[in-house]
Amino acid sequence: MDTPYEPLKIEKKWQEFWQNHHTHEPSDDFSQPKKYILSMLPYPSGAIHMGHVRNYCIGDALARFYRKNHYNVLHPMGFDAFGMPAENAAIKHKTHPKTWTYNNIKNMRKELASLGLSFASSREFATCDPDYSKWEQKFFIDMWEKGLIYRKKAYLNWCPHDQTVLANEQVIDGKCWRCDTEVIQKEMDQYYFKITSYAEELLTSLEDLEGKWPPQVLLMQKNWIGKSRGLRFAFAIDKDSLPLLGGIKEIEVFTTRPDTIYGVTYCALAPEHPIIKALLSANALSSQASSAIIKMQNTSSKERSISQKEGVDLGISVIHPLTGQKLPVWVANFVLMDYGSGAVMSVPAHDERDFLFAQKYNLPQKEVLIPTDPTPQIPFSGLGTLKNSGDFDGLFGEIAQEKIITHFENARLGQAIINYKLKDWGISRQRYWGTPIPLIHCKDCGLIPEALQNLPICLPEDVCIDGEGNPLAKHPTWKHCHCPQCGKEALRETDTMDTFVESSWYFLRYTTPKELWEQEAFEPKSLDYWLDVDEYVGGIEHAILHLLYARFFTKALRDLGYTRSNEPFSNLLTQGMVLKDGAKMSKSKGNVVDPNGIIAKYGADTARLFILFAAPPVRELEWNDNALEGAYRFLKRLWDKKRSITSTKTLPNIDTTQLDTKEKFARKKVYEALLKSNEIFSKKQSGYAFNTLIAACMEALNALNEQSNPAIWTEGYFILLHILEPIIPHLCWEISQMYFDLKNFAPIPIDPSALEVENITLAITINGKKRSQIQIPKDMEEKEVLSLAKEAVSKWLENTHIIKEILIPNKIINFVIKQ
Ligand code: ANZ
Ligand code: ZN
Repeated sequence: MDTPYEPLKIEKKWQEFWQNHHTHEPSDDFSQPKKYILSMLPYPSGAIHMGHVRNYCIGDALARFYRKNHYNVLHPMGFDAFGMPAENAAIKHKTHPKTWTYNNIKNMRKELASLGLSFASSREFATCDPDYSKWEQKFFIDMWEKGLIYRKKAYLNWCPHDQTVLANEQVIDGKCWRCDTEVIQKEMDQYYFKITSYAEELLTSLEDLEGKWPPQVLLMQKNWIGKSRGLRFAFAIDKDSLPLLGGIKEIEVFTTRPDTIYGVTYCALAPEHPIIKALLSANALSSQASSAIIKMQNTSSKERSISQKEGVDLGISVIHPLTGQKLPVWVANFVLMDYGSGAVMSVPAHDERDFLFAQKYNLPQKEVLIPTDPTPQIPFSGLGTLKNSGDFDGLFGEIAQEKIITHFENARLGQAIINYKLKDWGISRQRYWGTPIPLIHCKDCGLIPEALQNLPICLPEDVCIDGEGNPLAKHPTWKHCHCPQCGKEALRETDTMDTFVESSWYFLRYTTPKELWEQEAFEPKSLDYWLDVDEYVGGIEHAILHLLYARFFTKALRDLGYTRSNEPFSNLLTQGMVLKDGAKMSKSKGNVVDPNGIIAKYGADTARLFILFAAPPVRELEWNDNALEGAYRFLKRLWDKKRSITSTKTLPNIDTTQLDTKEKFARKKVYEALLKSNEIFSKKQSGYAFNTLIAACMEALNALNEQSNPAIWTEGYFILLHILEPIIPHLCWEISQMYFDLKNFAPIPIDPSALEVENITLAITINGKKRSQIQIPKDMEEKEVLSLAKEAVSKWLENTHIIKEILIPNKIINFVIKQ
């Protein structure tokens, strides 16, 4: 059958076939072994990009491999559909966020389908679907009642002109992205998930993920959680300063360096520290000082962290707890209110930031450490032997720290504490396109959850989204409701949730068949069977936030009795970026390659083959048009070679005693590729180096081509289809339907005798210079060796005369040529 390779035709046919036959749906026979293969769900921006293509081709190859090997596979896909871009589009193009989002989903679903991805489409959802919101709101209420969510004041970016809260990305050089007004920090009530109460477990269970998650992701999470041990103590306020402070008597600080305590020369506070409020209300600060402090307060903490060190002398003093010395108190822009206690003991002689600050404002320095290094940097911030430190002189580093902590504890001056950098997760957003927070403000009953039978609380459809204020708060009727407790008129919370909340539990939802989605969040027996996710594939940019929140949610839902998993993702694969001309593809750089164009021109199989062949999944992938053409040529060749096989329902019987060296060699290459396939797919350690597997298949096809035994061709070809099905499914299904009448790709046993043939590597030189090498079976006939060798170096032989051919059997072949 000499039909030409027409990828678009066969791809469409199989995509429809798979959809109509529910080929990729998971089975509810839970006695089978399972694999849950998950790729990160996309935000429905409107079109897929090469990053998606890479992500989903990797996941799809794994899913197809396991399905073929008789696992029950769950390989779902959904859409992370709430978020700001939909609202921005509404402002810009006057569309409704919902219309925009669902239209985008429709288009992206079509684009994903054109890649032939084997998703369980019956489990697809968008996180803005009401029955998804319903359960998210239920979890919110459960967590609220358990004390895992609380409300507190926090500073937010606020545009005074648009009367709206701005996300960090909407603040450009301290100004509002829409109207250029100077952004200020406004204190507002916000809801927080108490992720910090899981800090220790989130840290210790990272150990269970070692060897299963990329080490750099584990390290990033560890640093983000940022556990440190130190001393907490308080400086007493000097008696002369007390009258100004409205009852505040001390300043609590946290230090990880108690060994430097004798080197403290001043105390520094965050601009939001309560003492400053007290001083401002007592009118104790000059107008210059107070306006400088207000300016600091109006700068976001992100900006403060990159700007110059700034400070203001508060004119009050505290007493050093060990020396009794009076120390000045300053405000410093680098002290954060939400870490430790919002105040620090400052040691300019041994801390970089304190040093710069002290230099700028002429504050004294006191050295208390003798460095071990003869030429220490200034300030010296390492560990050393104590001096100028009273009874502690002569003690070294950690020992001094322990002794000083013990001294503070015994004298009841302070205590050892563990601190975490991890902060509680603020989830309030003053925006429309998000999951409404299911709480109600009642004048009499306070803040109480919506009644469960009223869930989901849906967004109103008739809204005005113009970038000014919160559309939900502005809506004339939506927020008016009745208190579920006393029945009186009450007001709905108008904040919506951070979209990271939706992506923190979506992987649990897929486990449960859609028919049950209204009734329950997850079906317990399905959850038990499918969890944990066996391989989670996605971008490294999610190393911290998403992956940490998902871990937190899994643990919180476990403690609420929903799941029994401790960790959601037992393996994680972070794929490298797709680059073009050395840079990440982006619209602004104009180096974007559109996947749809590639698929329309070459077909999905070419796109899939290229993307998995160009680099191992964890590495960056440089776009290369020639390699893309090369992938297409390989598929055409594979397609055309089907003429060398004979139709068969079962694999041909081969009398292996009757084979010549080329036939043996071809069989060996084929079985080597099969062996490699099993290795690459099942051994996580290899990082799923599909590129090497594809290379092995290409070699095998070359070897098959060197012989003409139809039985060897048929067996080899069939095995190659079997290996390549996870990578180029359409072509493989088409040819196996045409020739093999095999309904599925059942596992093929390895024939060990095929692998016994000995191979050698033969170097090829031209005029003594090495040009190439080939792999051939040992003791191959000279005539055949020569023809293979000539083919391998054909480009150097073009337009030349071969004067001499020298073959040293099983070692080297040299051609002497003349131009
Ligand atoms: C005195 C000292 C001397 C410090 C020294 C360090 C070096 P990690 O290790 O990251 O937990 N600190 C405490 N609270 C702070 C806040 N709210 N904002 C900014 N900095 C704060 O950091 C702990 C150290 O960070 C603490 O130890 C404190 O400075 C500072 F040679 O105390 B240290
Ligand atoms: Zn009430």
